[in-house]
Amino acid sequence: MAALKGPGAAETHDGSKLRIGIIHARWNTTIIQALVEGTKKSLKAQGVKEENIVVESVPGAYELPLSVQRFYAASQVQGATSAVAGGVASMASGIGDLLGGSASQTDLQGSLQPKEPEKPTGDTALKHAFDAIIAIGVLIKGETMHFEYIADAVSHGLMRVQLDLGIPVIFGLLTVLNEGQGLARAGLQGGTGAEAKGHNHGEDWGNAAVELGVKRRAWTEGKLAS
Ligand code: DLZ
Repeated sequence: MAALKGPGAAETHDGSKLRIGIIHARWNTTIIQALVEGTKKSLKAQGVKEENIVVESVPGAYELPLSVQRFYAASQVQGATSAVAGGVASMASGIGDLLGGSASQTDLQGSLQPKEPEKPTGDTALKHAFDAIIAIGVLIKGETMHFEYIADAVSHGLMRVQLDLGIPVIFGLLTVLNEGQGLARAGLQGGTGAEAKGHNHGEDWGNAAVELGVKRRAWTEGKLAS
């Protein structure tokens, strides 16, 4: 029987044009690493290219909201810088065509000659602002009230950042009562090898990022599903 609980079957989308940021805490590293791997696995299964997945880490979950906000801002700066650089390069090449590409400076025919294909730079990574950011952290309840305060602050912070930025911020924060619950939700129940069991929630987060990244783009262009 199909499980009643859970996200249901993932929709499939073409993630090949998406640029995705992953920002994860380092507390509870074993669980975090498995979640990050699960996330990347499903991103790639939906067509997101390795070079378009940018991963950054921060000390703990409490740092996630601000880091997501600044991480996104950095990707915007990078996108704008690369657009300006691309524009200047193409303008320079146009001027070069006009001045040096023709037999004389009064003969503009040279600018109409077929150009040699540009040499690939080797850097095929997309440079536009992130289409979605996945924030990953693992909070394990201890003996004090730390867990409650951090869980509450981070949950609210991530929602606020998501709405302020207007981009999908995927909630990859596990709030578990013990290590066992965390391991199970990272697909590491019973070990880290082939014997490991449990559903890796990172896979759901990767799917959510691609779905929301693609849909947000379509909505931005005024496209609705039907
Ligand atoms: C302090 C703390 C505690 C007790 N537990 C966790 C945790 O389970 N998971 C996690 O990601 N971070 C924890 N932290 C660290 C805080 O998130 C934060 O990094 C520090 O309080 C510094 O701001």
